[in-house]
Amino acid sequence: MMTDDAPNGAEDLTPEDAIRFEKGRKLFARNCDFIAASTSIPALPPMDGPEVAFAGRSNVGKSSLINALTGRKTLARTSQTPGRTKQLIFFDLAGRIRLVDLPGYGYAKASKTDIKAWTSLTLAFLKGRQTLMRVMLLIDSRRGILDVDREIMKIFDDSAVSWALVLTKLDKLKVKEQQAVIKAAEKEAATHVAAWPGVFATSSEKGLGIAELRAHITDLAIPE
Ligand SMILES: Nc1nc2c(ncn2[C@@H]2O[C@H](COP(=O)(O)OP(=O)(O)OP(=O)(O)O)[C@@H](O)[C@H]2O)c(=O)[nH]1
Ligand SMILES: [Mg+2]
Repeated sequence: MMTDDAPNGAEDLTPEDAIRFEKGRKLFARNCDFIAASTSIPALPPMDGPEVAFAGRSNVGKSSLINALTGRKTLARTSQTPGRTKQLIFFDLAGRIRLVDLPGYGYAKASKTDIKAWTSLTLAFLKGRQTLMRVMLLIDSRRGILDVDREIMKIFDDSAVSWALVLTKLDKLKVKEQQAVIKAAEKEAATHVAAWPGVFATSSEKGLGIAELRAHITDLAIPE
């Protein structure tokens, strides 16, 4: 799997993937605009076109990943403090797909309460959103998949949400450690029917895996 954004990685691509990556690059170079920040179901923007949401534990790097994908440092608000994103934040990418930054789950000790709070609004969104094409489930590569993540996977599976695993902060690991965590995540993804069989290995800081993820999301967008 291609995990490098560097131009010299291009020779590893099949001709089909080279086209997909180029389409992804072009789409994500277009305008990305804030649409809405919702704290309740009635406040959600009307369903209008395909959406991809970013889920994961607090501080896993959801907002940073949206910024890396769109090439904007400050589009989605990031923070050292877990629990930064409290609303469902919708961004429109060139009128072709929407990116949804979800609140994080499972920080601090009160993870059960936290999941409950997370689920009330987010669960309603996940279950009732026909325009939601895929949820990218982010996992901090230093921690790997935790039980709290598995609870979320179960929610996705039970709600028939199509989801894919994204490992974040790969830059914090040595190459050997990266390979081990990728392998473990691939193994786990393979046990879920609703999960994309691959794993996206990323670093928002270093641009790792970003081109590949752009291509994946572009495949779900309204064609040009
Ligand atoms: N080294 C490194 N740090 C990262 C990366 N991505 C995010 N971070 C850092 O992780 C912290 C949390 O990032 P956010 O993007 O705010 O995380 P989030 O998942 O949106 O957090 P909540 O909104 O609180 O749920 C910030 O200090 C980021 O700078 C990465 O790829 N590499
Ligand atoms: Mg955030």
